[in-house]
Amino acid sequence: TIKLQINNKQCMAFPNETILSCARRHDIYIPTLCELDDIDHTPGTCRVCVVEITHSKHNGAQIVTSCNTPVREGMTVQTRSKKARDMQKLQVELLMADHLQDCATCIRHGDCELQDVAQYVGLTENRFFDRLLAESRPVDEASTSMIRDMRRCIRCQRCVAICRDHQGIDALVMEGTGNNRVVALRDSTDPMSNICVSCGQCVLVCPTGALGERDEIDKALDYICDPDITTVVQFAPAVRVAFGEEFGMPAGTNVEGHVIAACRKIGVDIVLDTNFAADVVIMEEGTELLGRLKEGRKPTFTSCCPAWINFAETHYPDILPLLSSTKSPQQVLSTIAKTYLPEKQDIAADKIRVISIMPCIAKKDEAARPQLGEAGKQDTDVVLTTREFARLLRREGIDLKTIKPSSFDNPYMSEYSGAAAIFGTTGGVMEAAVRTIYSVVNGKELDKVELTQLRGFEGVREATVDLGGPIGAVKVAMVHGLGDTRKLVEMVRSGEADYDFIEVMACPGGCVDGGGSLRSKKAYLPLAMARRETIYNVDRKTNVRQSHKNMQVQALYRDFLQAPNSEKAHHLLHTHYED
Ligand code: HC0
Ligand code: SF4
Repeated sequence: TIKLQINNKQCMAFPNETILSCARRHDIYIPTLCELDDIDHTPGTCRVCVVEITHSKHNGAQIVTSCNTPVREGMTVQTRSKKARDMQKLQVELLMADHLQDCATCIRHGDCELQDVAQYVGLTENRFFDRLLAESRPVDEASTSMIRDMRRCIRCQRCVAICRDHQGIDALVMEGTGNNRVVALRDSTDPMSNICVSCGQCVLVCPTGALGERDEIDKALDYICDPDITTVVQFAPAVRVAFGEEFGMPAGTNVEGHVIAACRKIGVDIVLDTNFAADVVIMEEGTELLGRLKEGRKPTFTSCCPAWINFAETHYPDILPLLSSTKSPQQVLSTIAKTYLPEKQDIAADKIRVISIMPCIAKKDEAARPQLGEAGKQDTDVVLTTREFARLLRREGIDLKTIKPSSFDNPYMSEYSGAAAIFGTTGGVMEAAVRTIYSVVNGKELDKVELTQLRGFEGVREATVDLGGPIGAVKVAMVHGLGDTRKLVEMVRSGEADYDFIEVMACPGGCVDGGGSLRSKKAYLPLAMARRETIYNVDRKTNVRQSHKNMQVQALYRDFLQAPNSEKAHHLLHTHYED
């Protein structure tokens, strides 16, 4: 170990450790913006983490960036000396000068790492701001799901790193020079060669409002406030366990009842559950899978994650025939809400608008797919990310913490099984499918419904599951994060991997940490485990733990769809993909 002093405190460091890392371990705060420990990102570009080395055998006194300067034996460091504070402040001032300072109009207002750091260094005036300079940089609004506002970019390059090193997409590049250096899409001049798949991981790590979803809060409010329109809200399995934090509740708190109450309070007519549709998806996808297994067609990939669909279509179009044709729960719910519900509840189908709340930005792309509606009449009308929903509630003056929780009351489309609840975490769709397929094949339920062999957290997991009967043992795999997905797809294409059924979630962790969920400052995915645990608890507490035992799903098939994969079910609940 190495001994040094930081702020007159004796510290022990590991060889090659940086000053920043050592200070953190000793609970000494140094402001940072570009650095992100979880993804090993220390480009040293923001220079906010400067500290003063007051004594060092090697270089004497100097100001250095702490994120990439290694500790030395006997070094003395000051993070709060006048010199260090003045330099930190100057750096923030320079960053601010180069940044559109219209904070009130920014989607990160009140939740921005740059604002935090500006406050820390005590920035009270801005000597260098040149509005024209900041405004000259591009705002890329070409995507359906996200906006890249380079006027607010501080060039930390976290987005470039996450996309390249973790998701393995490498869609982002630094372009231009000097003040005009910005993050841009690779081959941005040709929209057809856009390789971004809208996974939203870049948005999760952006420290400012430079990357964000396309904001559709007003579109949702227009529907909610229109007396001629019946608004239906659905919310995803993961939203209820990944939303309470925003309102000061512990990570992973289940706020299902709070979300329902909040929706009613803002004037939503009918609150339904995406979980219900997840059960329907298991009926459709499970039946489809059994059919394919009997034909010897394999593997089948799940189709519910829209960034994965974007990825397959853009990067590996040859595997599209392997994808399940079943629509995602979001789309299944919207379709049934506009066909089945009007039959049951005497609502004019053409007056229904479906708003979904999703921890995902790619769900906005999904909702806009031409094959999932007609132009101007999509099945899902508005998709709000969890972040937008939080902003909507703030706009409406609703504090989730103090609202009295309510419960679902729709008799046709709101019940869900434990199997549906676990869709929100990696491995959940697979586990849900196995629970039902086993029952279909064997005419009895699994002895143990919790399939712990499917529940790890490694990027790629595989298992052999005995489905019994004529099907026997099947090989399944679950993958989360697109870096690992690419590896797995390559292995399937080369024949190296031999699986029957593969679940893919584009976001590491699955939907609990989706690219549309709340951002954690200075950390990438710190809450996944707490959220996942709550999801498993929801499953444990439900009376019905298999999709096929959901009574409302049984009624849907009896009264409307006839049978899983029937002609009508095919017409309404299945789709196709295009490269
Ligand atoms: Fe998911 Fe879904 S589980 S993709 O991760 O399948 O977004 O939560 O809503 O549609 O149900 C997200 C979460 C969903 C869908 C479901 C699936
Ligand atoms: Fe890369 Fe995903 Fe961001 Fe697109 S959304 S730029 S693929 S990280």
